Amino acid sequence: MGKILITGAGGQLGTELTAALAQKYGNENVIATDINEKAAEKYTFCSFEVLDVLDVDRFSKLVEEYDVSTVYHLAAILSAVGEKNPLFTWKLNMDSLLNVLEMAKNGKIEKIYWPSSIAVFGKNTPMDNTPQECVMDPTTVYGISKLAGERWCAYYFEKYGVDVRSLRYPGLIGYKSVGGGGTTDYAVDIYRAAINKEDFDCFLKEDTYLPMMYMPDAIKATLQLMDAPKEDVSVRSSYNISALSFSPKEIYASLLKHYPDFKIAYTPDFRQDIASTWPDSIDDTKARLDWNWQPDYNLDEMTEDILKHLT
Ligand code: AKB
Repeated sequence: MGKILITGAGGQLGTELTAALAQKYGNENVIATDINEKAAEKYTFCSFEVLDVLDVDRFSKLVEEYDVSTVYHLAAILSAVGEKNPLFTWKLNMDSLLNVLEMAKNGKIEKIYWPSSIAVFGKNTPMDNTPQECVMDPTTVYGISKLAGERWCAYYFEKYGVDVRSLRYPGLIGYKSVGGGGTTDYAVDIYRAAINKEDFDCFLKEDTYLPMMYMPDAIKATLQLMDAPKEDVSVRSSYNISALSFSPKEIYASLLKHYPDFKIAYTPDFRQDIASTWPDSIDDTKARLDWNWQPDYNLDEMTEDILKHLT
């Protein structure tokens, strides 16, 4: 087996996935990359290279130099930040994915992981228990790029046999790094506020339900999907995947059990408009049937685990 290269390794997901991949496959088999050279500080245990994913030549040179066979292409601009620069978000998210797919089509790499998101859904999507296949009319440029990306993944699989696999992540909640400019980031920030004994100003309304997932579950799902035998992977666009569904009021209640004096205020901003178009909960039957997906953490278990590690 060749080596594994991760793009966007300095980000929220990249930080934890790179560590998990290094643990599973050996530090010497993992190459972390990020556009931000400061990310190097996290990667004392494996190789690190600065990489702008739009730099096609450098990307393919690294793939050759390190004998890479699998790329986890995580680099992307997320929903909230993406709205500030829609055309560049489209360019970065789409061109970089097409570049990776082309490398696989041309035989330079064997396998790709690429994350999609619940942002592919939109106003006319059924909100409760959102099915794998349904109306998808995303309103953010991030969501549009993820939906188009899903179609490209299915296209490269069907036309060229490219082994590309993907999950539609809900909001990911971890404690090892901060969020990356998403609409679900409040659920990451709220823990640090409670621990630091600060009041929390939430940018979503108290009753806004969103699908969420604790990072260890997200890592588990990703590794499980990538380990699944080819013939078991029946979805080549991106799998619905589900663990938790809660509102700001409910995560606040979960934290109140540990910090009874913790205070929250609600000041919804433009991110509320984005959240209002996303599902409340997700039907992930396909993932459960195809590769035995099952999450481990509920809301209170996640809260306890995060507090155990951060306090
Ligand atoms: C975001 O909020 O943009 C991301 C996502 C759900 O993809 N966390």
